[in-house]
Amino acid sequence: MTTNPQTIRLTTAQAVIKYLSVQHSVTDGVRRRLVPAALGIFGHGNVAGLGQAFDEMADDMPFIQGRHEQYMAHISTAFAKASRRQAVLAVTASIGPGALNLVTAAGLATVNRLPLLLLPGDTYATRHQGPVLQQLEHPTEADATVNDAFRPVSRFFDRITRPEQLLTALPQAMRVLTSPTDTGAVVLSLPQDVQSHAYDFPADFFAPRDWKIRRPLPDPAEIEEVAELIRAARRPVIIAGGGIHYSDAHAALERLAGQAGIPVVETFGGKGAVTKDEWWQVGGVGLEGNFASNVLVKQADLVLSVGTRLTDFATGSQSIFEYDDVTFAALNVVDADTRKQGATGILADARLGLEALAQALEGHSTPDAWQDTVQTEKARWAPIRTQWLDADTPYNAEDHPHAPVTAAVLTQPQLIGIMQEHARSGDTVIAAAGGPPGDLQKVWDATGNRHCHLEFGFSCMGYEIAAGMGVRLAEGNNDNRVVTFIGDGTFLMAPTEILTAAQEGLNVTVIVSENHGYQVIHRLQMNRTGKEFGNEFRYRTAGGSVAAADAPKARLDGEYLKVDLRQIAEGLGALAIRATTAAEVRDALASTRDTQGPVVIVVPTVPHVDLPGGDVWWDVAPAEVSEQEWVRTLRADYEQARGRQRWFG
Ligand SMILES: Cc1ncc(C[n+]2csc(CCOP(=O)(O)OP(=O)(O)O)c2C)c(N)n1
Ligand SMILES: [Mg+2]
Repeated sequence: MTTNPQTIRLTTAQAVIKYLSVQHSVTDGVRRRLVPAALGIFGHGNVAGLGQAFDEMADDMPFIQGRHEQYMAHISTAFAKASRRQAVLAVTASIGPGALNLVTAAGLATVNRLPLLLLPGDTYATRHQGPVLQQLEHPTEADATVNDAFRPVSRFFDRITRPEQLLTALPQAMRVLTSPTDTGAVVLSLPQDVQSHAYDFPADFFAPRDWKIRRPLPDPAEIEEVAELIRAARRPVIIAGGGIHYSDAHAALERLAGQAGIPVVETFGGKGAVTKDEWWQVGGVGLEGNFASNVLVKQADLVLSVGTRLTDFATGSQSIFEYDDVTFAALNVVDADTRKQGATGILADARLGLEALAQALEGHSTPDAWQDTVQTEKARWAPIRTQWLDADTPYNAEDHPHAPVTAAVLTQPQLIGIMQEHARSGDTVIAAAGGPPGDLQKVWDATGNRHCHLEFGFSCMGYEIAAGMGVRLAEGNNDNRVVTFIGDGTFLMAPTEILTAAQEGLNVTVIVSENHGYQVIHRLQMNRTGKEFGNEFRYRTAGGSVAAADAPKARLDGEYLKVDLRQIAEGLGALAIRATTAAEVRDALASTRDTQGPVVIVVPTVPHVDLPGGDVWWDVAPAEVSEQEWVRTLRADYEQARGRQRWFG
């Protein structure tokens, strides 16, 4: 006979918040709150349920009010990334549009394998009231709601139609959040009526609970197999991914690379995996990588990828591995990633796997010839990089006849050069879309803990400003500067959370490279269609309206749009500066380093002046048929280049 357990009567919403406030993650013995705070925007779908619960439990679960659901969720995702997946911020939204605004952010988190906890409202479970405001009312699938759109972009989805379902749903949600293999967006969809329904929950359910973030041990046989491949290799390369950061495997990676003399190149997610400036630290690889990294990978006879999914940007759409007999090894905590490229796999935590490999390879070193090649290629790239980043030698328009004349004095690479000068150990620079992430991947020196937080799994415009806030929330307002680097298109898409940064007193700097357009796509377009269309920010000409009779002739080919980004930023509560010359940018960065709250520095940059490409191909296909004869040429070039694409399995 069991006695009646002690119970506590709470609403569904109260139970969710009470439960979340006592969950902890444990990593290497360090225990911390798993969900230390929440963000939200209320509507009728969550104000009476979750809104009431947040208010009643505000001391245990601090609440941040945001401006747009998607960007609130990006704040949370960046918080999780900066916390090395050991903590998340919950995000709540109302039903219908509020909930759907979270879907993009769920996709971003899931693709990047970052934990994100979403608590959207959902339409009534009881249905007494008929279709409610913002309900989908699907004609043939009566139980479908807009929240079903979360399913493909989440790693865990549950619709809580009765309070007691929380007893199984919440522990599963915590498991997924803290699982290195399964993590991603976790969605607890909470019908608006159910949020307010009460239940007698077992009191024990709310006892503090720890979720250990596991480090799966490598199988010694798998370690030996890969160690043997490394011993036999003449030109091995390590491709380091985001898993190095999440597993805190930097020291283990450095030990293996240094001891065995293996060059390390980094994916976008793995940028900064090597924290030391050593001869075997080569930097970004792939389409937006630097020459040195790419030349080495092209020649490699063994590629060991660690903690990476190997997307097309890293592999050059499977064209970068040029050596005929190249072989692959992969160390990953996710089974599927250990088997890509037909690799010899190690299924394990990155740190433990690298430590075991270093131990197995004690006394082994790569041939001198390969070490010489690494240093030669690095030495060839270094002066090119320095020249492009040099902001003190004025940009010469004659070198770039295709660049339009604007008010800009600096090129984007020169702006990055100044940012690099100002970056101190502990600072973080953030980018996700447009030219900035590729440029940083190519030239940012992230050694010495000058962190480079790149979101390139989803490369989502609008992540960046929110991400600066998430990183800042993870760090607290310390002396390090968090700098978000974006284009003008990205600023215009999502400046709204600057106001939230002002509201919360978050010290973040946003640097906007104003180049009058979606210029990174313009560049791609010129390569694959040969003609500008719809990417530059220009007024419509010839008729002035698409509705006019001569609409077909009305194109976006007038003057550049007049827009005052600085004023928008100021209006949102930032200390906003427009800086045009190198001296002005330096001064703006130096004088705002300790500024409280958000800072926005708008810097005009010369359009169409880009860092040299990494000499890696990308599979983006020009039209197979076209009346435009230059497109036929581009297509023929593409078909020829496609011959470099290889299959590994
Ligand atoms: C949400 C979203 N929409 C569209 C894209 C496709 N896209 C990638 S970069 C880019 C242009 C970004 O423009 P801007 O921020 O001005 O940077 P620039 O390309 O000029 O460096 C676009 C539209 C994207 N990555 N994310
Ligand atoms: Mg732009």
